Amino acid sequence: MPKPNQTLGEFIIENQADFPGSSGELSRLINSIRLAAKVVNHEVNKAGLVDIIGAYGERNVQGEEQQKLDVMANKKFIQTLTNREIVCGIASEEEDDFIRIEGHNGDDKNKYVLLMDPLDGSSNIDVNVSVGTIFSIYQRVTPIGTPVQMEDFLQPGNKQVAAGYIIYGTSTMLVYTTGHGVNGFTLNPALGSWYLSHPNMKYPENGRIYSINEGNYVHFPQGVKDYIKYCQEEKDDRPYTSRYIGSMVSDIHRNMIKGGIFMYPQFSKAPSGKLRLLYECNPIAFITEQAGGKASDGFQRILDIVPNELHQRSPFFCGSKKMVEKAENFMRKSAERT
Ligand code: P6P
Repeated sequence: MPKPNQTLGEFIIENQADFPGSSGELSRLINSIRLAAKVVNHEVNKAGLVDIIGAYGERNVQGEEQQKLDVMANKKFIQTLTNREIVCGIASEEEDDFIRIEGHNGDDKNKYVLLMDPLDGSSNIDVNVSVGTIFSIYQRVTPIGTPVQMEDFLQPGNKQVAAGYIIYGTSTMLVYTTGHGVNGFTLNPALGSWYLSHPNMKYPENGRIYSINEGNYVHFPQGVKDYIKYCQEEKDDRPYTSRYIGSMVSDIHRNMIKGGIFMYPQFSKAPSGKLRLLYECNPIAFITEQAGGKASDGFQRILDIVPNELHQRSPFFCGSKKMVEKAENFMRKSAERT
């Protein structure tokens, strides 16, 4: 049972049993992530003071301009997770292909693969808006040696053993699940320790906040347009409040605490949506379901989608269960009419 103000280290030790079959590697993996997060937090918080803001001058596999902090965060997490005999491979939004992590324990038994968006919302870096790191962890499927993309990385989200995000905001928080609920830890930067500040996080079943980039309204599918109009109608507990930060981790985190729905649908400019299935939608969907919420592509459960490409995108409807169900109803009705 989580104890308020427990440190992350104490929490991991007390909940070792959560990681079945792990002889401490998953605990060490979470420990490594929290170490890298502290370093990235330090860099993100001082970004305004040193010449680290701004474009790195290269483009990532998504064709998006890489911000220097993106590159730094990517490197830091990869460095921290290497030589710890835990992961056999890492996939990242910032890397075209997955990175092989060699084991040094002879028969190379590193049991896990990690997929991450090292700095989500990076387009907000220069304007001092919260950004985040998102990670997703699976047990490898192939027995030992070099992981195989198809078997080890392209697993459906329902096979995740852990997932989490770090939000570098007014305070820095690590929120994660290992399939036994969701817990949030806040960093005390003076001590460098993480404290259990949000034990057993739960989405309110309903909410009054909807998050979507309404600038794309004219391009949205009719079902999304219908749901937005429903949110804006003067009826019952509506109109709802529109809140969109443009940094998914921040929008999701707020909605999980206050109740709400986040949507990034498919539309003409983003025919499969914008968000990446493996290292954005899946980990957030795992956390959302563990917190009693719901996550789909408008029609099917995100965690049941079988991936076929490392950087594939998916439409994303995520948040309070009743709000997502209502949005899905509008999507279904519209699909039936076409
Ligand atoms: P748009 C940030 O680049 C991101 O991947 C998510 O964090 C965010 O929700 C979304 O894109 C914002 O995209 O098209 O609304 O600017």
